[in-house]
Amino acid sequence: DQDATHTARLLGVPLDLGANRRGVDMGPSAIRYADIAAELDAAGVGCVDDGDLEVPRLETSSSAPNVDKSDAASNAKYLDEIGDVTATLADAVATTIDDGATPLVLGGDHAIAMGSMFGAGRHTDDGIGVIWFDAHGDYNTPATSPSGNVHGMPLAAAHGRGSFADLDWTETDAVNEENTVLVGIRSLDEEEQTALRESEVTVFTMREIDERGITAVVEDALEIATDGVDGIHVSLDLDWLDPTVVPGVGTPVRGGVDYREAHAALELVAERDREADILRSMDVVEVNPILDRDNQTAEVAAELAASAFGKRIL
Ligand code: EXY
Ligand code: MN
Ligand code: MN
Ligand code: MN
Repeated sequence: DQDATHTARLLGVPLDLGANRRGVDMGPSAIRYADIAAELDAAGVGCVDDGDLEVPRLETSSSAPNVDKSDAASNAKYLDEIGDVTATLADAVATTIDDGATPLVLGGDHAIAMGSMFGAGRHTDDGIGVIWFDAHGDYNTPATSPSGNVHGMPLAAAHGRGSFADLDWTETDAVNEENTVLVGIRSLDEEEQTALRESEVTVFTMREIDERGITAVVEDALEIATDGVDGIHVSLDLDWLDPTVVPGVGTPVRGGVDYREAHAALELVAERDREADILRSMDVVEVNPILDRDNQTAEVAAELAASAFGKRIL
């Protein structure tokens, strides 16, 4: 018998405007096809599928990327469209939490995590912590981004950095910088490094995992993220894992965690949730079925989500 206490509400966000490669818009379908509902069911977690959010599509969008390299503040492709999706998603996530369920947001590119975090932070007294499992820091701003791709910026947006502070759709008060922890990082741009060093964010790179092991690192991450907050948001970018395990990601970086380390990490999240009910919301992002082999990246995504929601072997 599993004693999971959550009702998961699946919400697909087939957005790919934040990424440089097409295909992550098919992520929600692929993760559903990998039978995430059955995985959650096996975890004893009730699962309701709320379908997909309507998102603007590149093919039918009349707008250009709107990127102006000469103006640092507007060096972010499709930022207006992404802002609209973010606001809609934030409302859906906040409503789901108010209804007593736990949003499990299926991406889509990592830009959608802004909506997840803004929604999760609403109606909190002490704000939320964040654990960000990723190869990348996602801590660029329009002014520092080398690519203009918004999926490299969501965490900086959540902290109201740079020009994100001036946008009317950002809600940055509730995502606590000091309760934000990056885990498994191995690719940072130069200005991202500087920003993270000067921030209150805790960064555990792959080096800490190599030296101390995944469980010690994730225990520390949980300690920091949950300290004094109303709950945490867990953001799982599939490129956190090694590309040999998850070929279906758009921005692979060698030297990631293996399958067992990933499971151990998300099982620790579930264990802490059993003790202290800390999991407020989660997203699973950057699955790219075009680059995948036999849907294995989507399967890993479904399995890891189920682990975070309390799936146990015994
Ligand atoms: N740091 C690079 C950029 O900002 O363009 C790459 C970001 C990739 C983001 C991926 C999904 O986590
Ligand atoms: Mn990411
Ligand atoms: Mn990434
Ligand atoms: Mn809980």
